[in-house]
Amino acid sequence: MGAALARLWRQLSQIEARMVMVGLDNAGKTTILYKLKLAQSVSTIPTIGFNVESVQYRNLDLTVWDIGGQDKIRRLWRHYLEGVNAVVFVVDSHDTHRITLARDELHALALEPQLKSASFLIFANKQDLPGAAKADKLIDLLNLRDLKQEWFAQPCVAHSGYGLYAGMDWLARRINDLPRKARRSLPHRIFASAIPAAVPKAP
Ligand SMILES: Nc1nc2c(ncn2[C@@H]2O[C@H](COP(=O)(O)OP(=O)(O)OP(=O)(O)O)[C@@H](O)[C@H]2O)c(=O)[nH]1
Ligand SMILES: [Mg+2]
Repeated sequence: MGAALARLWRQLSQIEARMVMVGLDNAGKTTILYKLKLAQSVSTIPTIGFNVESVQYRNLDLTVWDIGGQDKIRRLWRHYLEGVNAVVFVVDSHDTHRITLARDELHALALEPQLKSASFLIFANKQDLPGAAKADKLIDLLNLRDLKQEWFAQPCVAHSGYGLYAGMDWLARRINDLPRKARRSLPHRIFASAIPAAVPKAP
């Protein structure tokens, strides 16, 4: 009886959410997606189009769309925004020459009406590389304080997993805080895949 009630409670507290992962090409989006899904660092090739995966994180059943960041594909990002609750914007913190371009793409995206209520998690990736901009500097360089939406900047290293779960915890809190009505409108039924409960340590 107790076990059945616990199972029922777990089912009732599950929330489905839809997340897009965007950012310039080579930022590390696909590496992050598969680190979250498989707890492994996979070798990637540039994404021409998108990858879509289901990821379970805490009580969230996430459908994650990882969309290619090359110039021509960036023009297509706005076609993937229907029903999106969370945007993960990945920045290559070492690619300081293209930070201005990343900033412009981020702010253009944030103006899309479909993202009016979305939460923005900014992953400042590749912190392991020498000369990588720190998260507080990126907050200025990306003009994050000008975003109208809720945002959070999290330094990370996709290869090791450092910082990924801290960022995901912020998103989980944001999505759990959504009013029940907004949750009901979440569009997707997805299949869960396990990720480890342990949070990776800094390298
Ligand atoms: N040093 C370092 N390299 C990383 C990190 N994350 C990803 N990379 C490398 O950066 C390169 C690009 O990673 P991807 O995940 O394919 O980048 P992407 O953002 O999906 O790129 P597109 O699909 O072209 O938009 C790969 O060689 C990754 O191994 C990191 O945290 N540190
Ligand atoms: Mg990719």
